[in-house]
Amino acid sequence: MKRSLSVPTAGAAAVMLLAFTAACSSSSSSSSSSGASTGASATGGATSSSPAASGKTYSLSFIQGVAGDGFYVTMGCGMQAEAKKLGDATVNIQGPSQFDATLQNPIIESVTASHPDAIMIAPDDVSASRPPIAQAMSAGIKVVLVDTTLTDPSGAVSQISSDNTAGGEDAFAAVKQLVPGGGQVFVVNTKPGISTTDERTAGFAAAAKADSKFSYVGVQYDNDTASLAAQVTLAELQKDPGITAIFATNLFSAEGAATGIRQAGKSGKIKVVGFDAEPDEITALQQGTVQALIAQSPYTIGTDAVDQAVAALQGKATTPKIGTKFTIITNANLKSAASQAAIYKTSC
Ligand code: T6T
Repeated sequence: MKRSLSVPTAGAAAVMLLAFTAACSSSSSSSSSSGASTGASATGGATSSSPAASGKTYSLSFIQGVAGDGFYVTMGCGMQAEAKKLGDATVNIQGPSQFDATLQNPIIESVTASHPDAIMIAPDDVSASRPPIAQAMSAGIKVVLVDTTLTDPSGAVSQISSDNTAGGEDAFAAVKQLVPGGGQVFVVNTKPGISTTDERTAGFAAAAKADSKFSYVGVQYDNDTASLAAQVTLAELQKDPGITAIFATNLFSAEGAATGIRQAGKSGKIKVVGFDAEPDEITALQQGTVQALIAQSPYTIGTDAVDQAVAALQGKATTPKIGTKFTIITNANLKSAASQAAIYKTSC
C-alpha cells in the first residue's frame, strides 16, 4: 500500500489530508441511483467482442449493506456510471432496511433465484452472510465483495474496500493531533460482526493502547443507528468525565456521536473523529461537533466492482484484492477540491 501523509502540527485547526492508495484500479463518472431498489441499464460504447456487440448484456446485481446509506448510494452511482461506460451491463440495486444479515440474506436468496450474471455485495455479517453467498457462487454467479467481507471469502472474484485497520489507526493519529495532552478515548461502533467497522475499531484501539498519554476505555455499540449512537455517547460521557475524544466508526455512529456531544453541552470540547463523509456529517464538521472525517472512496469501489465483475464474466484476469483511498476532511480543508469531491452523494 502506498500512503502519502501530510499531518498538521499539534493543536492547530490545521489541514489534515491523508491519502491512501493500494493496488487500486479505478475509473469514474456519474449516473443515477437511489438507496432502496433501483435498476439502470446502459448501452453504447462496446467493443466488437463485447456482449453489447453480440446483443448480450450482463446483468449485475448490487446488494447494499443497508439501503438509504449515502456510502452505498454513492457506490451504486459509481457502478451505474461504469456499466453505462462499458456499455454491456445493467446494474440492479437493492438493500435491507437495516444492517442485518437476517434481513439481507433473503435478498441474497431472491437475487440468486433471479440468476443475474454477477452479484456485487457488501455482506452484513462475516459469518452469517456466507451460506447464501456460497449458494450464489454454486449457482455459477460471479460474486464481488465490496466494502465488507467474510471470514471465508473464498470463491469471490475480487474484494474491494478501504484498508479499514489503517483507517482506525489514522483516526487515532487525528485524535493525537486534536488532543495532544491525551486523556480517555472511546469508540462508538455499529455492531460486532461487520468486518469493516470491527477492523477500524481494532486499528484505533491498538494505536490508543500503545500511547501512554491515552487511556482506551472501550467500545459502545449503536446497532448502526444515529439515535442509539447519541444515547451511548451521552451515557459514556457521564460515566467517564475524563473523555477527551471519540472515534465514531461509520456514518450513523458519527452523526449520533455529534448529537450526543451536543446534548451534553460539550461541542468542540470533546473531539470527534468520524468515518465517512455524508452531508449531515459535513454539517456536524461545520458546526464544530465533529473535527475530522475519514472519507472513503465508495464511488471508486463501485466502478472497480463493475470492472471486476465484467472481467470475470469475460474470462479475463481479475484482481483478488483492491484497496481504495481515504481523504481526511477537516474544516480547514473542507473547501478544497479533494474534500469536496470526497463528500458522499444522496442521489446520483
Ligand atoms: O462506513 C460505511 C461502510 O464502510 C461500513 O461497512 C458500514 O457503514 C458505512 O456504510 C457508513 O454508514
